[in-house]
Amino acid sequence: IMLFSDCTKEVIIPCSSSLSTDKYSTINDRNFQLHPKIIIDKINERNKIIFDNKTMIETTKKSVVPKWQNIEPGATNPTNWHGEAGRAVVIPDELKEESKKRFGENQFNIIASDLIALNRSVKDQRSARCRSHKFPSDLPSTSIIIVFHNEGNSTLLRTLTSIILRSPIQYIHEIIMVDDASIARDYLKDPLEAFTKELPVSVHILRNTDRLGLMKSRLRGAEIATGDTLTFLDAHIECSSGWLQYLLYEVKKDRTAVVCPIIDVINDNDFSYLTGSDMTWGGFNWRLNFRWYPVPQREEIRRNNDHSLPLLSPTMAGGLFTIDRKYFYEIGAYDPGMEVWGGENLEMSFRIWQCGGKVLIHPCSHVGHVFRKQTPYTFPGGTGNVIYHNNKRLVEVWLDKYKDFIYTIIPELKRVDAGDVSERLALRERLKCKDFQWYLQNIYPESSMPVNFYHVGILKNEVYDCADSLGLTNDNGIEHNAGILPCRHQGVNQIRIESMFCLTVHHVYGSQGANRTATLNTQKCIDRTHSPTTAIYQILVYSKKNELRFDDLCMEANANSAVKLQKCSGNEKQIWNYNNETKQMKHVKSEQCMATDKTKSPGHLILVSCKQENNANQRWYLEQA
Ligand code: LR7
Ligand code: MN
Repeated sequence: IMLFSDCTKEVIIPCSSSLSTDKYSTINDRNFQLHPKIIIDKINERNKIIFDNKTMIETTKKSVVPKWQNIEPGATNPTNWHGEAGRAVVIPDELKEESKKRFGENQFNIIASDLIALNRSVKDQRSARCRSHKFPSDLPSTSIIIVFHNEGNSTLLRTLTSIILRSPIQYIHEIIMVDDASIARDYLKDPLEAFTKELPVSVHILRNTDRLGLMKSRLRGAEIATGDTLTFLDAHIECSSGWLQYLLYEVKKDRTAVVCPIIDVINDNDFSYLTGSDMTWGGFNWRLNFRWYPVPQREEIRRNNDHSLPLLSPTMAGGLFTIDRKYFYEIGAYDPGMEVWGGENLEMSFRIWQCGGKVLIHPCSHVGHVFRKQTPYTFPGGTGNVIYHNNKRLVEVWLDKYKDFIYTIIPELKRVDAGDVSERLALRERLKCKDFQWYLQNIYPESSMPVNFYHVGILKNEVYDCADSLGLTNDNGIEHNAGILPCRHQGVNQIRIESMFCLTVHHVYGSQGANRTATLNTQKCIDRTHSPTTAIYQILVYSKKNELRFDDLCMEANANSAVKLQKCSGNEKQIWNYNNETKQMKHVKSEQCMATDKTKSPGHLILVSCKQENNANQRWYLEQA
């Protein structure tokens, strides 16, 4: 006899005296929950879950209720304090201040996490269609690898608990945890060891004596793994029912498939569990940041609009995926020259695609992840330097002729040292990988990085003003005008001579751009810091599709009106013809020309008749940034 709870009422389910893994998974699939109280009592008393039915029942009898458990279910927490079905926690008043104070420890609300049972239920995220999928009984086994640096206690233990509760454990060969030199968090030492000893799978905990960063830590974990596949997970996740089978099955069918779940969102403040979209895939922007973008129509057609079939994704987020263990090494594992955090997910994505593999997102597999707005830990060497160093390595190895494009967009990369990349280049050679143009054309034609372009740099008006995206995006769907501002070259046109004033090179053009002369004068500095990050707002591309684009935004216009920035769409309102003779930028659809309108602040770009007299305000120069 075992006791189970579906959160509100207790049910008694007869079952045999020992808990075989088989039965265990059947129970999980029906989404029953171990009684939250039992689990929590155990964890708080002795930091362990006991998966033996006799002990479980015993435990209920002699439970010691920790202080925070005195909160009545449903009282201060209408959503149920043990976090029923991934709902939000309501922090009782007496804990609000502390929860704010401690937010910075992990950059998420650890008090909220502590209030939720480690085994809280999460809704089955699968569609009926997903649930109808059948699996062979001989799916490959997996070694789950979790690296962590200064992780929160309850989030880490909930990660482990959710893996055990919602995976068919016969497929979990082992769990390998790598403690990346966490500092002063005692619960990560003996208590964690004790907790993992009680889990019904074998768990290895490796400890780094020095901080290695997440890539080298994962490599360390992978080294001792012996499962058929490797499954990498972050340390603050919650698996939902069925998450693992779909990943394993894709790898079984194709050993070169690297498969990611849909990443659901665990709110960083109230720990509510929010289903991630199955309408987005992984891409990247001009600054080499990983981003989610809408799945294009062509991909929907390829999979017959069946949202229970995996998506072929240009990139992966990096934290959560399954890969065949031997293939992981064949394809080059991780770049051991990368430090701490960042860049490895794009590096791996490009490498997999360019060298013959594929990156998949399986919409039936869902894993929640606590998304943070900031990082809680240090970056030895400085955040910027580390991320630029990692990105420079991937650019140098994988981007071919698009290198210079990136160096124009991210000038900071030029200043950092990439270290020695010869081994990665040799790997690329050995694997006979395709080039980046092939990737852009065949895997990611929707990329904001243009395959071919006439120009990357600034679009400068004759009166020394530059087209400017004003640093805005239309992420929230709100369109905005393209701006025109004084050109902000990367420090070349201004030298600060006093706190507010700069010696400024002022270029003056003769008619049609000939006879450029320069004068020097003192004027107010264009921007306070004059940093490259503001200068990049003026860097655009004139693509061979005749778009004028700032990353994924294109200049778009209607006759006689302001030029707007809109998501690039290929629409003819976004097509421009530059005339090198007259220096005019003609809008093809309206047959009007781009001109500056400085009656507004910041100035606008507008469409006007191309036949104006004295049209300095419609003469443009495509120049280097
Ligand atoms: O020095 C470090 N050592 C570590 O062990 C730094 C980090 N880590 C651990 C850390 O404790 C965590 O478990 O590495 C894991 C990832 O670090 P996070 O959680 O701080 O990073 P993130 O969630 O912001 O990072 C995403 O991008 C990273 C780029 O390097 C990694 O690929 C992460 O695995 C990745 N996470 C995800 O893809 C989950 C979904 C986020 C998105 C989009
Ligand atoms: Mn994370």
